[in-house]
Amino acid sequence: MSKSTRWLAAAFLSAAAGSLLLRAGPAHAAPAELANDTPAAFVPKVETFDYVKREVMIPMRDGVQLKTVILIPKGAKRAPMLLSRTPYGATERISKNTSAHLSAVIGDSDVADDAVVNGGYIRVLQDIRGKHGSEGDYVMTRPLRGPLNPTAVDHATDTYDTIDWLVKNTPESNGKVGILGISYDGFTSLMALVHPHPALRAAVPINAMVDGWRGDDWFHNGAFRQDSLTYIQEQEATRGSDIGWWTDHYDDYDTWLAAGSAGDMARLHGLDQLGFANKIMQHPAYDEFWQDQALDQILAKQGVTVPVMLVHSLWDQEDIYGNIALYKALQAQRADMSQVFLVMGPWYHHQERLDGGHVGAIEFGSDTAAYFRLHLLRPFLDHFLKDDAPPLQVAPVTAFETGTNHWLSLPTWPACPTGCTIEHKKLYLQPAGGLGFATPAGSGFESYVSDPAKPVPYLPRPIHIGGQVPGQSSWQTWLVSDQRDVASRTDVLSFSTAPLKEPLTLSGEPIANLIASTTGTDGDFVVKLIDVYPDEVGRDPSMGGYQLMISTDILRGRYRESFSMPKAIPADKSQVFRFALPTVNHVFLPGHRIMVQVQSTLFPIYDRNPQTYVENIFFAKPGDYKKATIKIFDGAKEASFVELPVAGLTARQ
Ligand code: PG9
Repeated sequence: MSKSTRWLAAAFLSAAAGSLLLRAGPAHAAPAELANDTPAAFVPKVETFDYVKREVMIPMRDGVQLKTVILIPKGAKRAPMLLSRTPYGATERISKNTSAHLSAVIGDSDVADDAVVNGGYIRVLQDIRGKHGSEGDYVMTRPLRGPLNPTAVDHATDTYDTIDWLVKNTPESNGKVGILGISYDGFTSLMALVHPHPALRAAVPINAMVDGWRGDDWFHNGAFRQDSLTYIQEQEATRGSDIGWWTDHYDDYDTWLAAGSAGDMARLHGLDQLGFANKIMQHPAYDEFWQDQALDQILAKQGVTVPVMLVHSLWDQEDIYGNIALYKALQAQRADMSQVFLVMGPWYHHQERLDGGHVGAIEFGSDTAAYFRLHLLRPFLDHFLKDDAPPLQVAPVTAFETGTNHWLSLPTWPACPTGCTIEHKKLYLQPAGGLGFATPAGSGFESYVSDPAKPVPYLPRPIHIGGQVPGQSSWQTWLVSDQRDVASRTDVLSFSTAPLKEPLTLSGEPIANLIASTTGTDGDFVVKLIDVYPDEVGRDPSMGGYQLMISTDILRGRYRESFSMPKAIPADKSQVFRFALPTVNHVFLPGHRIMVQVQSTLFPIYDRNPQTYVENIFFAKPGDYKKATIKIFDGAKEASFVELPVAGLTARQ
């Protein structure tokens, strides 16, 4: 370019720039044009995917639409459908893994992974009403239509309407639907059994929440499980569950102790704005509010017509009561059990979908969860849902025996292998920390001072109950945590047998029967049935002397005579405190000892009993919390014991 042409070009450019500047001036501006990088609607290219995903809004009978994600293996024909109904976000569950492969999308977030991926099932996930992408109002574990629910809809009708829509609008399906899910999704699976849709052919409620007062998420025998508050906040504060719990101490033991009563904690967090938090605080006893929604009783009364596999975890830290209670209730009603299957595994809550090789330090020698998914769940689903219906080889009850670590196939529960009988034997607490089947002599008691200002921690401190400190929650495995830490506290009594010479097998529900007194007028009783490992364990030295809880529970003393009518405890007068412990299927091996521990607090998992009778513990004042001296009687006349379901030894040899 010559000098003159360069000048001309510069003049042209500066004129152009000037005109641009003029055009950009504020007075006569037309908006600048810069195309949006984002199209009005992006169409993902999914031709290479091995599945088709449909997101639909399914209308319910009241006009409310529920968001539903349908995952269909590509090329599926006459495929059965597996439905889960969840408050935890249908899209959120699968959007963690974005992949062209269904197996990767599902991952280990889904207990049905094997059936879906290798069995050609269509997977359907739905947000329940009021949560995430669904319309409508949210009500915690919405009760069935009736006195507690005056509307025209509940989970039974919503499942019915959903299945009705699915079978009419999914041409790839064979018109058969199974429902399954863990915990809350186990609860919705059970709700599907109330007046079920004819296309519902199988149900697998896993660790289902059945009775929130007796022994599942909210209370155990009247003692309040404080972590419920964190759950209720997350679940009810917003549709999207996006306001997390906050803490104000590093150690949750301090957080909860500083707050006062569980009610004080609820108010501190503003939870009195949430419907269910208020209902909990208004219904501390087992009144009609709880009785009328106890699903075990409801289903036992109406009977179960759909084949159902109830799946129970032996160390379930959240819903250890529900499925076993339902099985028992069905038996008690003499319901037809031919369609009812029970599986008991050595798991924590929802471990069925994960690695089942161990819980905490307790090893099982194989992946018991994979065994469940491949050899129990999948054959059950295939039998009842596939067109070719392969024969079913699964026993009515499949129970993992802990201690010996193997699966048993049984005709019913409780039961032990052929020829063996179960005898209920009293294991007596004995003076000086003894424990044995012989009736104790003399009269006596052991005592401790229970101080609500220094409750017994349920885990070694610092405690991170909800996993706020990443990687530091022991919540899932706390039921197998070593109890030695607390055994040396002066407010924990330990009673122990000598090392066993023969194996001792327990199949069923132990029952705690304490004769106790307190200087207070209310109080809690925690009973722990423990397998104490030998002092030294050659192949695994760290297990030497390990104190493994195989069953534990709590009773709020005011409910000792009636769960619905609380009553103060007369001070210094011995009383019977009798309550069932969670079911066990365990062998104490030779060289191991049986131990029973008794204490009055288990904190902060359970709220503290003020030990002074107040009408409603959610409103207890700081001054109500008082030390009390507890006596546990262990003499001949007033003998405390734990009744054990002992499976006869002879048949085992
Ligand atoms: N245990 C949880 C829950 C179930 C039902 C009600 C409230 C909580 C759960 O894991 O879903």
